Amino acid sequence: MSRITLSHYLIQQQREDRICAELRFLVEVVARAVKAIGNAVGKGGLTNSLGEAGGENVQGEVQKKLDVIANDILLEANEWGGHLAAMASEEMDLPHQIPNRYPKGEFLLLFDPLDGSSNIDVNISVGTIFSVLRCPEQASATAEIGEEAFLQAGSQQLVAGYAVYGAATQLVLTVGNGVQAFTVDRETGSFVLTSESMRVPEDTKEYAINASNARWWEAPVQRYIGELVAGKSGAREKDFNMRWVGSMVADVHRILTRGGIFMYPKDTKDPTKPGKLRLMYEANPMAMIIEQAGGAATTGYQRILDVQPELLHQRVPVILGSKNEVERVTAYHQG
Ligand code: FDP
Repeated sequence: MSRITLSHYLIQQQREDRICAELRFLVEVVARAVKAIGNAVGKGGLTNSLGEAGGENVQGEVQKKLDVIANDILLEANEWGGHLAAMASEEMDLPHQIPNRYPKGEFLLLFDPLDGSSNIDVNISVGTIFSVLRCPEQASATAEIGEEAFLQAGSQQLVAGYAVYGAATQLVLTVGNGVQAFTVDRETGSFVLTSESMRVPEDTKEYAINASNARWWEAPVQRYIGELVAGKSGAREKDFNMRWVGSMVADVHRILTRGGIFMYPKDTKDPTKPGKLRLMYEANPMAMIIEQAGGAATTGYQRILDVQPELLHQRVPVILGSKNEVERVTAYHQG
């Protein structure tokens, strides 16, 4: 059987004019970085990298040592290649500037270096999520790239992807031409294409939500989840099953593979936070991947990819996955 590696796939995409040489290089560099992060995660307790690093990130959350390591790996891998104008990360308050000693490129890279980090210490799958935007021309002419350059709707993303560090390390990628998954072959170290043109089934019997927040959900979500829980005896006349890993990457990966609906909806738990997940480097890349695979992604009120960002680290409600279920719960929000 002939195996298609990530490099082979990207060269094909370049030949078909779906990506330029710089974007191909960018994805290759991110792929190398996620392999290094996967190796660090895979060492588990063998190195002294589990536990807390002693700081807090911009969201006021405790940083785990591996969060910091993963962030550094992505920054170092990407800053010298000449393909980026700047980077932004969940772990950094402000955009990371490309050092003067390196050339600057025309793209912006955003990432959540280690998503699901509360799962690191217990050996449950975590991941990396990333998104690529074009740097607006007026911004690239200035010495410092500010937050405003990044504030583009998700529909402007050129590339979106995530890596999941589970039993295998996989990279799931879209360059706007469907969704492909690559798996690290531990013998050769290469990412090999293992799922082509992935599709999220339109219907599902599986849902994922942190039900401990139920008392703070808005009425449309209460109604929708109430119906799923009622199963055959309720309005849906069908039983549903629940799965919640608690790592967005792992939950979304399951949904991409076999269908389902993932929800981190708006709630009233903390009125200053309209949702838990971050728009720019969690919701947007996942929404692009899910849409490219035939699924849907909304905030309940609008398509995630249409949300005009106001802040680099802004939070947003997320409802994504099997199209018919996402459309149903979104319709419940309309009235
Ligand atoms: P974590 O805080 O562990 O990094 O991105 C945040 C995230 O994980 C998601 O991966 C996950 O879906 C969600 O938060 C889990 O949050 P709860 O613990 O509030 O359920």
